[in-house]
Amino acid sequence: YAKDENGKDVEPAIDLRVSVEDINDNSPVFTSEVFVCSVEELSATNTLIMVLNATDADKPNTLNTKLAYKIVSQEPGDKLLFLLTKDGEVRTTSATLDREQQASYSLEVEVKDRDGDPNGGLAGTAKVKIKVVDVNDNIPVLEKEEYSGEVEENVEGVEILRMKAFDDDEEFTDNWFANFSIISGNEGGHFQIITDEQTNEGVLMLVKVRKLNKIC
Ligand SMILES: [Ca+2]
Ligand SMILES: [Ca+2]
Ligand SMILES: [Ca+2]
Ligand SMILES: [Ca+2]
Repeated sequence: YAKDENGKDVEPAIDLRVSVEDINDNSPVFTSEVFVCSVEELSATNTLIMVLNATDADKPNTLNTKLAYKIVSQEPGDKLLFLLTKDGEVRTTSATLDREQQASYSLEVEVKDRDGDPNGGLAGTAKVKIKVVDVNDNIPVLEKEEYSGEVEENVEGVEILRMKAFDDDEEFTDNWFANFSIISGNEGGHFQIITDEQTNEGVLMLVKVRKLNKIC
């Protein structure tokens, strides 16, 4: 605007506003490079495992910050067992997760602005590590159907025999430890079975001496 020689305004100031148009110059960034989460084996289809999050520094509430999520790959990848919704929810696609077959998975995921536009938009990536948590879905099996052992007379507190239990559930957890008990034949209380927690063996013990040589 103009001023006269005394520095006085001769015409009113014109307000010039320049609005800066946002351009999509910021890629979305996941809030973590690696997300770690877990889900129980045999969980129902569509179980929510976790929600991923990302930020984008462009103008809020525009296409430049409208984010869409997707899975790029799964390891091991024979069959996609997880899905990632557009809003970042990681869910199961079937009820067949089996810890005894595969105890963990790794996903590579992508977030893209402009609502995931396949012909444009900027992307960020991250990894999702999913641990499959054990449930007790295997019954213990004994090595043999029949066991026999012998013990000398007049000794007590001795081990008679060991029975090894096999269980496919997670080792050294309650789902794996076998709990042995005597159903019948121990009316005299001579025997006891304890579990060896290192080997998962049932140890049959003679705890009370049977009076074998009765005096007539
Ligand atoms: Ca952006
Ligand atoms: Ca299983
Ligand atoms: Ca078990
Ligand atoms: Ca299991």
